[in-house]
Amino acid sequence: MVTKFVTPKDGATVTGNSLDVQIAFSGFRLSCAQAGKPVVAGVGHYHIELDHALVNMYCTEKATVSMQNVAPGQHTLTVLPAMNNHMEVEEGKQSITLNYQPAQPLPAIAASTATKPSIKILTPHAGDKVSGTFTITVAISNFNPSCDLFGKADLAGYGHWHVNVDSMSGPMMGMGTMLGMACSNSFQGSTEGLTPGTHSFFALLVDNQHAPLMPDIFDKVDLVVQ
Ligand SMILES: [Cu+2]
Repeated sequence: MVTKFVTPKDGATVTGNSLDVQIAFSGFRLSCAQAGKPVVAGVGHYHIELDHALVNMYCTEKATVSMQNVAPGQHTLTVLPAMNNHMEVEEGKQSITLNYQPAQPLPAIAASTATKPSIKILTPHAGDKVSGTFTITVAISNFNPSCDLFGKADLAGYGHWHVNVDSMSGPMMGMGTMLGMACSNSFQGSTEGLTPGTHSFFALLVDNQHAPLMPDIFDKVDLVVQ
């Protein structure tokens, strides 16, 4: 499994506040539907890291990285192939250096003073049947979900949420069973790769660095996968 940058080029100067990335990949098929599911040879997705901190997982050739809360100057952007369980294939990665010189710098986002964050799954309901793609909706309070802050320095009161299946613990901060991440009130999941029967789906609050809040703040719903 190999991934490389098509754009930007190594050494490029970035002046915009979001960075469009295009990658090339070989040796596997891209599937976000399979993410967080058992490893399948020849299937995976890729991760992008900014300064060696995970931004997100992707499964199309084009991705966008926000420069929110990124300081001007030299930064390292890395693309890494990942298996369904998010294990990265180090031999297949590529790193480039970028020089961020914002033409119109974004105002930095600062920590919030909100306390007692919470997340609650609104739909589907316990016992609902799901097959193929399905939507999980949540209500979040006292917390500021932000995709622009994916992989950036942690900020109190900011982060996003992960959806996990059957477990939210384990290696890589529990990401082995992560279907994906979200920063709105909904997430599109897929039952692809799951055995039919009852599975637990977790929605958990995490910080910008993808670590679950401590203590865990999550909700869980048991659904029947068909
Ligand atoms: Cu995350």
